Amino acid sequence: MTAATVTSTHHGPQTGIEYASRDEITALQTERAKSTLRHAYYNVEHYRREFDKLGVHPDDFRDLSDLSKFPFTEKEDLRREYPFGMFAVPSDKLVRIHASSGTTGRPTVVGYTRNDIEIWSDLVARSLRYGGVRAGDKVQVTFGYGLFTGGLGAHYGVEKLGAIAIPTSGGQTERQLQVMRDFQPDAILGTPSYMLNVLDRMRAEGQDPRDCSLRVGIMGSEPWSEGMRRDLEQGFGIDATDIYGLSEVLGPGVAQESVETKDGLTFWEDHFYPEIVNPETGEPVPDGEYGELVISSLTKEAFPVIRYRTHDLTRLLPGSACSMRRIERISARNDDMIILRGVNCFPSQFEELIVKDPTLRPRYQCVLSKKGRMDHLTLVVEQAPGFAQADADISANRLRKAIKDNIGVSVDVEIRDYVDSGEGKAKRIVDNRPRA
Ligand code: DLL
Repeated sequence: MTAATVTSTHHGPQTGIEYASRDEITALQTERAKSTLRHAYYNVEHYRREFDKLGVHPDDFRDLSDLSKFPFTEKEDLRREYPFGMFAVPSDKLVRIHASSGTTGRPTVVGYTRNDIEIWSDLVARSLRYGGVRAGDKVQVTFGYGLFTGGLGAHYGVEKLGAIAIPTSGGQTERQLQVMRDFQPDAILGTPSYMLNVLDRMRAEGQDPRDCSLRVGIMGSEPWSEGMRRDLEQGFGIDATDIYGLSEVLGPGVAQESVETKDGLTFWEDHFYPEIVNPETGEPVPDGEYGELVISSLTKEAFPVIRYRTHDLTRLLPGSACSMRRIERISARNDDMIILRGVNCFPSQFEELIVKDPTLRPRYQCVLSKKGRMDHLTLVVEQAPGFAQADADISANRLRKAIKDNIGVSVDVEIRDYVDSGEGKAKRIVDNRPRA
């Protein structure tokens, strides 16, 4: 089975900045990084203090390699300045405030000027175009609307593209299905785990999801695998591409996969500068090598970020759909790493094995506990519909063995009828270890 073919191309006339020569892109980045460093230094106390501490000044920046002399910014720095301490403009220049969920401690709060919103909308519009959405398409936006950047960020981009936003927001799957039936959207935006929910619900109601009106799906905000893409593309009969972003840096629309190449996400280098660093030493590594993505904003007014540590693991690849570089699909965060008897593993590695088994659904959680003094992992996985309880033991054994053979760790596997991995972003790790 193949996914729907896309007849229009995002290449169009190749006149946009995305097709400029590498020299032009580098020159633009250099000029913009310089002015962002000055803007941050002269308008945000935190940056001035941290630059001074390291003895660096924006005037020391001559070319992009000088950026590594400047300090990193951590989520903790933003938390310490809660709520508005990192804003670089007076409040009369702000038009919007978002915040990331404060699951661990204080949320981080971000602000936007009118110009920031314009650029954000342009980048989301560009992302949607790369993902195969066209002007005039009806686009169902199932990212949550609210303090989360997903819903409103996507929404403004849909409108900017000249497409039609259907702001269903997250949850209320029954209503989402009704809207899909009655409004006949061409595209859907949401988290891949939620899209899988929608797919299952349609099937449970006796509908064939392949009969739906959708042509493309743009999904992100959480890690997902190639296997999950295949399930979603074949399930709905769509092309599904990956969208990346984070609230501290912008929101959705920092990088987007091209529907024509489906080979990783083009990083919008005219507005953000990517570096990959060794997560332990903080040293930049060359393109092509894996490490942690660090992002500096190049045009943001209200909330410039200098060398923000995303904790997302990936690598930089040369441009393919255009001249801007790509990042490989982000399959893990370094703070999601589970260490079992010395073996480092990530939820995405389990997912790769789960999606290969037709008796299982890629809805799962990694539950950590203690067995004696050792950390222990129970992988709780949902059984695919149509399989009996008796099949569950066979599936569990098979998965346990596949994990041992491929990843080299021993885990328990529990197969259940239903696994609730949370609304919005899937929660993959449940840590039940007693606090030390
Ligand atoms: O999730 C922004 C967003 C909304 C992106 C809608 C894409 C679509 P935060 O809530 O701040 O912002 O979470 C950012 O989510 O550092 C990654 O760890 C993860 N993430 C986002 N997109 C992807 C993706 C939004 N495509 C954090 N693949 C990031 C893997 C992703 N992880």
